[in-house]
Formats: sequence, structure tokens, C-alpha cells
Amino acid sequence: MKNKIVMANWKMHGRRAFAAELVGQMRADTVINRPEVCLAVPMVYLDEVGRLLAGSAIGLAAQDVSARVTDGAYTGEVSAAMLADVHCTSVLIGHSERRQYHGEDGPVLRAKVEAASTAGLSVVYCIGETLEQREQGGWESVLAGQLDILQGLDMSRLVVAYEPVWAIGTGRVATLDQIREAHAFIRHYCLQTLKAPDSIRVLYGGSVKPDNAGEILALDEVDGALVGGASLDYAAFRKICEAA
Ligand code: G2H
Repeated sequence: MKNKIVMANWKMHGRRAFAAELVGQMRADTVINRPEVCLAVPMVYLDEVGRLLAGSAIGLAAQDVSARVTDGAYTGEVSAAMLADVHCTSVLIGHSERRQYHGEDGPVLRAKVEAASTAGLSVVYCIGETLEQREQGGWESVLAGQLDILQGLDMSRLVVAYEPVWAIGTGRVATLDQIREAHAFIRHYCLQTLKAPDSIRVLYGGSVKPDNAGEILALDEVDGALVGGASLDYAAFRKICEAA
């Protein structure tokens, strides 16, 4: 057991009955029911999943949060304080699907990180380059730019998730060398430029499956995994947690 983090990202999948069955299996399983495991579930099921997880070691996360801190006329928004109120301990911010489909960028993501921190939530801040950016050889500057928006913020409760966009949901996985290199770059950048504490953790995400989790999670540079598709299947997710 290396105590690496395994974060499930259900994205926009599942219904109430699915959530209840999956969470029931997970909390009854000591391979999954431990503090390094966290479930990021759809907003509408947070409260219920939070209740189902009560008394377990598994954490609960939202997949997004409003940048607005105070209550007000912000139709459709869910504040960080509301997330904390329904048992969330952390939140994903800046996932590539939020960047791609909702146009989220630097200023709004910074505001979201600040809002989450104010409410006492841990933040899993996602970054990653597109295939084009990697092929053009500019992935370091892309990652640096995505990290730079955190300048001056408290990094003590922030986790970075490196998710190369070209490896998300595609079945295509970054090579171990690519992962090692990108994680080393991110960690160095966080320590040197953002003055993050030495304890900062960097997760890998992008088509993590039972058959590749072992070698990815064995890398010293990788502090855990952010798992999308495979987190919707109990047996697959269990194998990934076993590898952690
Ligand atoms: C990347 C990942 C989890 P998947 O988005 O965030 O999803 O494992 O399906 O590639």
C-alpha cells in the first residue's frame, strides 16, 4: 500500500439507484473504503451519496463549483458553501471538459479556487495540454500558463491533476516517460514558482484502467489517479484502488 490517492470522476453518468448500489459496494470494501479514495459525483446526487458515505473513510467531491462566494441571484449556480453543506470535502476545478465545453479559463478558475478554499474545501485543480499543443512541442508553456493563474493563492490544500486532453476518454494513455516528465515539470513549477509546500500532490488522469493503473501508480512522480470511465464499474475501480 503506497497510500496514493484515487479519485473517481463519475462525470454526467448514473442515476439514484446506480449511485446507491455502487456506493454500497464501495463502502463495504476495505480496498476502496479508505481516506485516500474520493468520489466526485454529479451535483444532484451529492447530498444522497454523502449520506450513503457517512461513517466511511471515503471522501466526497463535486465536479465543479460557482466562482461566486455570497448567496445571490445567480441562477443555476452552486456555491462552495453549499457543497460543504452537503458533505463535500473537495471539488474538481478546471477539468478540461469545463474548459472545453463551458469556456472556463484563468480568471474564473482562479475565482473558483478561491471560493472553494474560503469554504474550506480541498481543490483538485486539473490541467493538461491538447494533442496539437503536445505535437507542437509547447506542452510545458501550456501547463505553466494553466498553473500561473494560481499565483499568490494558498496552495496548502490544493492537489494538481495532470490530464493530457488527448488521453481523456480516448483509451489512449500517455507513456510512462511522458507522465514522469510532465509530473516532474508540474511539481517543480509548483514548488519554485507558486511556492507550494513540498507535500503538494500531483495526480494523473486520462484513460486510467485496471490494466495500466499498476504501472502508472508505481511511478514515484505520480501521487494518485483521477479516474473517469473506469470509476463507474465497481470491479474495475477496485482493481485501480488495489494498485494504489
Ligand atoms: C479524465 C478522466 C477522469 P477517463 O477526464 O477525469 O476520465 O478516465 O474516462 O479518461
